[in-house]
Amino acid sequence: MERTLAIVKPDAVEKRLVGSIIQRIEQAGFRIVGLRLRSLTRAEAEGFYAVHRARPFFGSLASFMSSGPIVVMVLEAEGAIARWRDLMGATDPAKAPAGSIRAEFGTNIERNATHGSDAPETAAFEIGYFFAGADLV
Ligand code: FUP
Repeated sequence: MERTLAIVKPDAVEKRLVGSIIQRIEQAGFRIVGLRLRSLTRAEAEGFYAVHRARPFFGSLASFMSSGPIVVMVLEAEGAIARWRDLMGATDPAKAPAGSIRAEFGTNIERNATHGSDAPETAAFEIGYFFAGADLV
C-alpha cells in the first residue's frame, strides 16, 4: 500500500467543489486516511513549495495557496501516487484529459483545483508537512 498527499486548493474550495472531488476519490477506490480543512500562511505555502523557490511562478503560487482555505488529505491505495495524478490530469487544465479533475474543475495552470505528490520521497515530506502519524487512521 502507498500513500500520497492530496490538496483541494483554494480555487476549488471557493467554488464548493470539495464534495465532488472527495466523491471522485472515494469512487476511485482510495481509502482516505487523513483529512483536514485549514488555511496556510504565506510562509507555510512557501515552505510547502520550497522546491519551486527559484521558479518565476513561485511568488504568485504562494499567494494563491495562502489566499483561502484548503482541504488536505492523505490517500491510500496500491500505486496511490500515480493513480491520484492520473485522476487529476496534467498540471495545466487545458492539457488535462477530458473528464479529469483538473480539466473539469481547474481554471488555469496555477488555479488547477488539486495537488498530488509526485514521488514517494515528496509524498513522505508532504504528508509530514500536514499530518502527524497519530492523525492518520
Ligand atoms: P504538479 O506536480 O502537477 O502539481 O505540477 P508542478 O510540481 O510542476 O507545479 C506545482 C504547482 O505550481 C502547480 F500545481 C501550479 C504551479 N505552477 C504554475 O503556477 N505555473 C507553472 O508554469 C507551473 C506550475
